[in-house]
Amino acid sequence: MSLSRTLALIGAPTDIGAGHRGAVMGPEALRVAGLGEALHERGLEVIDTGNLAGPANPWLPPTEGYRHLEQVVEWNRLVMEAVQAELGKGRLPVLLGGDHCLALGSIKAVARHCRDTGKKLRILWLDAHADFNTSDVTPSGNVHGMPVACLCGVGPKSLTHLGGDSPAIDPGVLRQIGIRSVDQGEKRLVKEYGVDIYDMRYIDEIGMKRVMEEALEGIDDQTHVHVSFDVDFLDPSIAPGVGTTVPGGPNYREAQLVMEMIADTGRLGSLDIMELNPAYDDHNRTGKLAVDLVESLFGKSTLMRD
Ligand code: B3U
Ligand code: MN
Ligand code: MN
Repeated sequence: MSLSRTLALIGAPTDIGAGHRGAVMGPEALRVAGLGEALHERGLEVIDTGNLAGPANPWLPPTEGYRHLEQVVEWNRLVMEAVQAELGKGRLPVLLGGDHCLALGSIKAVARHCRDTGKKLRILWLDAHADFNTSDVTPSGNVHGMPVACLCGVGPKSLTHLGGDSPAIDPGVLRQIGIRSVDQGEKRLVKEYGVDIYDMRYIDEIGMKRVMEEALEGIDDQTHVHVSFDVDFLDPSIAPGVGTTVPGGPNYREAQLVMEMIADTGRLGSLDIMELNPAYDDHNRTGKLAVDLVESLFGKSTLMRD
């Protein structure tokens, strides 16, 4: 990680795509946990661009398989434009969610940037969930369970075609890590699309170090690495502050290793920190943990390493 990089924090305070209210408070909780200061201490220039202002959450039941589709589209448009603007200025965008439906807008902008600059994209999707549902198979209608499908061109046109092209990404650029909750119909879809999933069983079997070596394989100096960090990736015993906890996730040491090994590539180009829900947290413990892990993602380590 070159120390001359300027980071742009982009707050997206909404829970528009979630099944529980509260992720609307995520950006502020990350700021209160000291995200900006911690990154500044790593020698990085940090610009907090403030919060995007999108539509309020009407908290309505789903219609035709989607909850709040219109508002989800509007929020994603705002996120896409903000991320695109920061990438255009040569800054490294850090999206502060907000629920994970917003990764659609973020990654749409990143994918376009990679196309325009001739970079190879690698997306590291850290999550308990595959987020590959569609309106036909979703158990909830919540769009935070659908952004990966939409990025691969499967979903409503208003989302798949947001910003122009569909699909935005080839599933081959994805590596999903920490997965332990995939819905019945979703299982068929991830198989059909060939999503590279490192689920908890695989992590248990071969260990996190080898998993990360596999997930990072092929990254070179022409690669833009995007990390989409859904905080529910972490085991709920250390990270209770999310709407949809799933037991059996990575522990503290495993999560640190994930972040450190990504940092070692030196290719991190953009980041989403999503689904932090202070309404379920314990004195911002999960927010502070997220900051701790993000420090490692930006190169903090115990010893000097070559
Ligand atoms: N797969 C379920 C649950 C879920 C997905 N993402 C989150 N929860 N955070 C669904 O509703 O699609
Ligand atoms: Mn997610
Ligand atoms: Mn999740």
